[in-house]
Amino acid sequence: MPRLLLATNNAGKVAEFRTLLAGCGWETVTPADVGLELDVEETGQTYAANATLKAIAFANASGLIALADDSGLEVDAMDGRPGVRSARYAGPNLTHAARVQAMLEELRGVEDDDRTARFRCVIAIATKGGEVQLTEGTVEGRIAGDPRGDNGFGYDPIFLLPERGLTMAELPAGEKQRVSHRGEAARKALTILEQMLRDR
Ligand code: ITT
Repeated sequence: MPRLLLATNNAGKVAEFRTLLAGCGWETVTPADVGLELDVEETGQTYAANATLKAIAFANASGLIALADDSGLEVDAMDGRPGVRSARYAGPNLTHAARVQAMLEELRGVEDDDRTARFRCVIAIATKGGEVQLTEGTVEGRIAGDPRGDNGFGYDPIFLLPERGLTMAELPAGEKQRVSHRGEAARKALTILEQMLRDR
């Protein structure tokens, strides 16, 4: 089976991609699996630019086709922040839990109806030759008043799906993949990966 490098250092993303891409005809491997340690500086201003930077860097370093994800949380009451800077919101070297607390603090006093937000994900698939294909996905929700749930990662405990009355971290295993920004982008990426297999 051809190998596809999951170009990320985020264990939560790796777990989700392993589920989302299972049975696609590619063997998914992590940077650690191929002995690669690479931290790409995200200098782009958009998800697409950063996903492209990461995918190309990992493809060049490994010689494998690489799939990168750049994603983030856009909060309307924060004028769309933290967006592409979601991994760095409130300062460097914080835990996910500390970033969640900082966001709840920043949104203190904001009414439920004004706490609308969305997760966005752009996937870039890069070949060693430098060709890049992009897909994207989004999911709409609201920032909860308190963290709830243990599944997922990052901001999932405060991302409320209003029609379900549950946070992303409270969804049963597998269900996040069906509704999430990453799930949508990954299903589009599957079409590209299947075409790549046919073109081999
Ligand atoms: P890589 O760049 O190595 O892939 P990263 O965590 O730095 O890992 P990003 O730059 O794309 O990834 O930052 C995205 C951040 O947005 C991530 O760290 C989370 O805080 C948040 N995020 C993205 N997708 C999420 C999800 O499905 N659930 C919760 N938070 C998410």
